[in-house]
Amino acid sequence: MSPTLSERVLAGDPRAIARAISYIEDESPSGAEIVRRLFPKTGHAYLVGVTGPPGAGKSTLVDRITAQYRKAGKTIGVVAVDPTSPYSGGAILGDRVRMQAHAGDEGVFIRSMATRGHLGGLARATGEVAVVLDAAGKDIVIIETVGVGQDEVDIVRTADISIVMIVPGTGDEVQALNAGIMEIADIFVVNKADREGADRTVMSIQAMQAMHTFADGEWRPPILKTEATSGLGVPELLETIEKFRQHTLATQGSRRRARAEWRLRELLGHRFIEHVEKQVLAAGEFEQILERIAARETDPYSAVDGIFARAVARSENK
Ligand SMILES: Nc1nc2c(ncn2[C@@H]2O[C@H](COP(=O)(O)OP(=O)(O)OP(=O)(O)O)[C@@H](O)[C@H]2O)c(=O)[nH]1
Ligand SMILES: [Mg+2]
Repeated sequence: MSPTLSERVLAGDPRAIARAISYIEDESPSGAEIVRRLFPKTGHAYLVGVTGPPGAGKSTLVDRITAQYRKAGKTIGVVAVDPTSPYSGGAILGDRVRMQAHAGDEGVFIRSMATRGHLGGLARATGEVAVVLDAAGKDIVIIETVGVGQDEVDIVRTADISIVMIVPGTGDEVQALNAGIMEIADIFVVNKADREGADRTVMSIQAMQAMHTFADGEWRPPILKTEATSGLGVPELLETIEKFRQHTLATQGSRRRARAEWRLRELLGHRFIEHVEKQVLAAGEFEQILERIAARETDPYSAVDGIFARAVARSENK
């Protein structure tokens, strides 16, 4: 009997990993099935989130990090998400080039997520891809996202450590980062340190940090300077990631538990809405309800009460 897809993923077969990820992207039932099978085999990988504005040098830095970890004998999986660009062709093309840099190295797997315009399920899909790469035995799984909004914050929240990248610029780049992104940073990286103004950028992050009181023993997110194109500062970044990992060993469990809770609630909500749309409401009814709300003939609260009651009644009659 030939091995199943999940068995091949567990053996680290790159083609099987690619196939499994495609199923997840397509939201096909095979995707859900594979995640179900692989999930019990996860928990080995350390999940590193890298986020920052478009063009910050995320991909270049992730490439450097990957190479550095490879030198240390670690295996790497990378998921790059580009939710801002409706034409992810460019990003994917770029990642093909990146893939070639590691071609023939089975210790590296890089994949871009095509988002097809819908943001909602992106964080979920990213989490599921991380499950696949983790189960495939990768030591480090890097999740690269353009940091702009809540979706990206949610994606990064699925990681064990969040690296927030900033580039020197006009001076208001730090303010431009929304509060959510500031909150999730475990390490700040000021990339393009070869550019004018890098130290000013470091200082403005320090100024923002000064507004926060850190408790005794609380991790104060370090601010590192890197030059991703040359690799300057990358060894220090890896050392800092390791320091953070050591610092949070005791709390990693609760972080992963929070992640599990978030995922459980997210999945449950998703499944319930899907059930309502497919099984409870008649075709076109959702739109009719929307129109009635718009016309102030009903309100969203009563509408939800009504739908919820019908969903429950329906399952009780089964
Ligand atoms: N001068 C300088 N340029 C850099 C540095 N790091 C990256 N770049 C350049 O910045 C550009 C964008 O780099 P990417 O790695 O594609 O940036 P990204 O954040 O992945 O971009 P998106 O995925 O499109 O958001 C490229 O031309 C890089 O060569 C750096 O440290 N210094
Ligand atoms: Mg990129």
